[in-house]
Formats: sequence, structure tokens, C-alpha cells
Amino acid sequence: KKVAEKRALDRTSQMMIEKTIEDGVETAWDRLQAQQPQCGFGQLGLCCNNCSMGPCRIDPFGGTPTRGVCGATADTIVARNLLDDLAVGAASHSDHGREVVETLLHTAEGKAQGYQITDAVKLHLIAEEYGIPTEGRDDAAIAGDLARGMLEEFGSIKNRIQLVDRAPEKTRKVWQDLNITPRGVDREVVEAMHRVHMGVDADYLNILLHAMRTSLSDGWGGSMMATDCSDILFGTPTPVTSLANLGTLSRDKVNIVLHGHNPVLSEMILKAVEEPAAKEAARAKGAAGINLVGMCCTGNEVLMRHGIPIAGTILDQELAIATGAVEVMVIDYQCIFPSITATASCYHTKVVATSEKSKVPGSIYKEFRPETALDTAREIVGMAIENFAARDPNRVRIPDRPVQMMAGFSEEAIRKALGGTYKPLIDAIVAGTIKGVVGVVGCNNPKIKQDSGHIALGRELIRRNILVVETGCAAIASGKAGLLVPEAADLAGDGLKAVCKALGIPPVLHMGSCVDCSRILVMASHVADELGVGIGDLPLGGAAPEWYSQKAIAIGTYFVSSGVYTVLGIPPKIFGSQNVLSLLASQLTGVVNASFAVEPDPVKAADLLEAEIDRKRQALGI
Ligand code: NFS
Repeated sequence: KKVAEKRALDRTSQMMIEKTIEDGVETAWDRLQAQQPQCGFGQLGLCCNNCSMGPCRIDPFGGTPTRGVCGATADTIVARNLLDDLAVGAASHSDHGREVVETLLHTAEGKAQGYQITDAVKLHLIAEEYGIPTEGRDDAAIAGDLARGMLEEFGSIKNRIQLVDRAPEKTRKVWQDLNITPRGVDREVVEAMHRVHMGVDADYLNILLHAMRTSLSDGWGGSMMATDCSDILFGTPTPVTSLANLGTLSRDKVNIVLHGHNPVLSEMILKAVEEPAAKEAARAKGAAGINLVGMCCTGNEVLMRHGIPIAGTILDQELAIATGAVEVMVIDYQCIFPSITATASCYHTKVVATSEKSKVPGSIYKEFRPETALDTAREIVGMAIENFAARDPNRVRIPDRPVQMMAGFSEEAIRKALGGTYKPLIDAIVAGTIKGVVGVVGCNNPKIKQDSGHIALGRELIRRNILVVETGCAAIASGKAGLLVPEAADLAGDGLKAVCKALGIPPVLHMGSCVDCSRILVMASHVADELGVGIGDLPLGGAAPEWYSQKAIAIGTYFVSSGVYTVLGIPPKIFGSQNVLSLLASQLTGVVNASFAVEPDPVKAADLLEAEIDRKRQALGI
């Protein structure tokens, strides 16, 4: 029990951690322990394993060696490693985005099974941004043109990404002056790979500038396209209520867990589950029905649009299986522990892999393609129903009491709730009832007690009248902790509390999955445009208290590059270079009016964010 309390904040997660210990099932926490002590050179970013003259490492204490075999210094190696990680993250978001755009194209061409255009209004609005004629044309034709226009942005020869124009003029000007306006999504990632090759970019400053450009091609490119096309296909989220934590798993129904990132898969499984034939088949097998729950960001996608309950975050994936009640865990890609099939083998759970680019040994592979999506989804649901009989009731333990939560706060939904413009929010900020807004995003990391960083920071911020907007696992953590209900406004300072009560909204708003951090950028752009300033002028902040993923590096960097000061709870691997560190942690302020900070203590992190918000409020004269 003590071990469980150290590992996780949430009671249901703790209960399942206890069960993994009783059942002798290994988890990420055990594996982290087995890795101790972790390599100090790696932690400082001073290890270079890029070419086969190496691996090389630099003495962090100023002794020798000071250069790798090729001659790279600590500055070069640290910056290059950071760019490498960031490019991986940007590629992950953007490749996911590409698949959604491709699905939109297939849908437009009538080649996708089970998909349709759900939000035609958004389709038309974005088509207009792309200069695509909409008058008198049917939606499929418009969607086809838009999808082709977006696919062109990946390997673009026009050297500009259309969606970048959504940023306020002043912010775009900063990027132009620095020459970091992203030219194409694939292009920036490929160029990043080029630059980290031995003997290419050795200038840490030049490397980091390209890192910023690459991150912008994600936030204002690949991720934004993922969000927009998902909205067009599956609907733009509006506020919904739902449930969170491992207690969302059912004792008497067939449990299917959706784990991964792309709604192209999860939406179809949802469709297949809702078919009457599936329900009948489940009943015929003695189950009370089918219970679909989400996990990680694909869970956030179906939560945002359909109120499908969310079982947990990245660190809950093994714990869900340990309930002994999961018939199928269906995965696509990203944040999937390669060990889940080993976990599943301790129970009756089947892991179904669906993406050609993400196979896990020990899983069943059912390739998921838009052309046959619904059939494959039906097959997977059928597999889960079949597997219900194999559940061993003696090994099942499901925590009770899932927690109520609200989600569905897309940028459009927030704007609508405010009456169509951000004026009421701006007025509240000017009056000081709301001090500012902070985006708390990102993952869990077993190095920090699960969810504790998110929750402590979130509570501290709302107490100080700072509105919190969240995505990813941070948002799920807040759901589990009860911060995503209107009643949580009682924990907020008086000003924020009054605004939340008047609007009937929680003080922490769930804005979606990690690619939906793009929604935060769009919201910031609207507010900045209404005020006639840049994003960097707004009293905003960002935080990733428990991040682990390369994707989080990309997000943090596009936040900062867009002008949003961002505090990390886990130190990035850059402390081996004083130059890289001081650039990212201070000098950037003079350039983009934002920088990074590292602060594991949530109260001190809130102090930093509040001070930054105060600085920006002062500069705005409010
Ligand atoms: Ni974001 Fe989502 Fe979670 Fe982190 Fe992974 S699920 S895309 S990377 S761990 S928040």
C-alpha cells in the first residue's frame, strides 16, 4: 500500500498498483527502479550516439574529453540531441495529422468505409482560409480540395504553411525576423535529420533556431491539421459530461480499451460497438453489454466528441489490464508500452495492434485502413465479445466510483460560451477577476508520483485566479482528481470562481488531446487579434509538469516560440551545455518574449507562472 501511495495520486490507480504487486506483474515503476542509476551523461545530453566513430561523451566537469571524435563540443552535442528529440515529436504529431487528412481525402472520394463529413461549417471556414471556392459546391468536392491542399503542406514546394496565417501578425513578424517561419511539415523534420548528421550543423544557436522552426511546423502545421480534419470528420467538440478513472471499467460488460492517438481508429470502434448486432452478440455471451473506455489521447478524442469515459493516462495502461477485466485493448500508436502484451499475457486480455507502423510483439495484428475501417472495427469488437468467456472472475478487481467530469471545450465551444467573441474573457482579464490563462499539458512520468504534479499545479493556479486549460494526460489527471466539474470552482480564487459559476464551467477546461494544443494556439490568436497584439504580449503561460515524450518537447518549444513562457517539471537533457541552457531559459525572452523554465515544485512553478503573467499584464498596462 505504501508503495502504491508513493507511485500514484489517484485512489483507483493506487488500488491497481497494489494488485500488480500482488499478482507479480511488472510495471513502468518497477522498470524505472531496475534502471537505476540512470546514465548521467545521457541525462545531461552529453552523450552522442549519432555516428559510428562514437558513441562519445563529454566530461561535464570541464575535464577531458571536451570533444567527440568528430570534434563536436558539448554545445553542439546537447543542441543536436535536443533537435533530434524534438523532430521525433513533431514527426509523430504530424504523421498522425497526415493520416487524418488522408482519411478526409478518402472520405471525399467515397473510398472510406464508415466515415462522413460531420462538421460542414468548419469545413467551409477552413476551405476559405485555403482559398478554395465553396459557393454552390458539394461538401465532398470541397473536402477533397482541402485535403489535397493540406497534404501539399507536408512536402510543400510553395514554402509556406497556410495555417501559420492564423497567428497574429505581430507573432508572425517575430518568426519572419528570426527566419523560423515553417516552410513545410515534412521539410522541417527532414532538414532536422540532415542537420544532426555528422559534419552538418555544429552551431548550437543555428541548431536551436531550426528546432523552433520545426516545432512551429508541428503546432501550426501537422497538429493543427490533425485537430481540424478530425473536427470536420467527427464533429467539433462541445461540452459533454462523462466519467474518469479505472473505475470506468465494467464488472458485467465486455470491456474494450481504446489506447493510442488517432481518432480515425477509435471513432470506428465506437461505431461498431453501437451497432445493435454487437450488443446482441455480447448479451448472447452472457455479458450485460459492451463498455468502451478510452486511454491516453485517443481516449481524449472520443471523450471530447462523444463523452466516452476515460480510464486513465499513459501510466494507467498496465493498471487497466491488471484489473483482469479487459477483453481487448486496441492500440494504434504512440505512448504504448511495448510491454503491455507481457502484462496482457498474465490475464485473458488480447492486445490488438492496428497500424502498420506500430506493431508490438505478442499482439494480434488487424490492419486498419480507411477503405475497410468499419469491417475491421466490427471484427475487433467481435473478438472482444468472444473473449468475455475467458475472463476469470476470481482474478478480477475493479475499483469502484468513477469520478464525474466535463470535457469538450474546443476553441469554438469556449468562444460560443462567451457569446461569440473573447471580449468577456478579455474584460475579466483587464478587470483582474481572471489574472491570466495557463495551459497545463503533457504526460505522466514514473519519475514523479502519477498526476501529483498536474493536480498540485492546477489547484495552485486556479486558487490564484488563473484559468487553466488542459490537454493530453494532464487533462485526464484533472478529470480523475475531480477538477473538471463546475463545483471545482469552489477551489478557485474569488474572481475566477465567480466567472465559472456564472458560466457553469469548471475552472480547469479540458481542450482535448495533445494535437489539440493547437486549439490553445488558435484561442490565443483570437484573443491577441481582438486586442491587436501578439501572442507573446498576452498574460499566458504553459506548463508540462510530468512530461516524458519527445512530442512534449515539440509542444513546449512551439509554445515558447509562439510567445508563451513554459515551465517544465522534469529537466530536459540540456544541462550539459551552459550556452544551450541560458539561451532557452533566458536569452529567448529578448527574442520571442518567452522562455523555458524548469521547476519540479508545483508551488514554485505557479510562482514563476504568476510572475510572468504579472510581467505581461504590466506591459499591457493592466
Ligand atoms: Ni501527449 Fe497523448 Fe499522454 Fe504524453 Fe502520451 S498520451 S499525445 S505524449 S503520455 S500526454
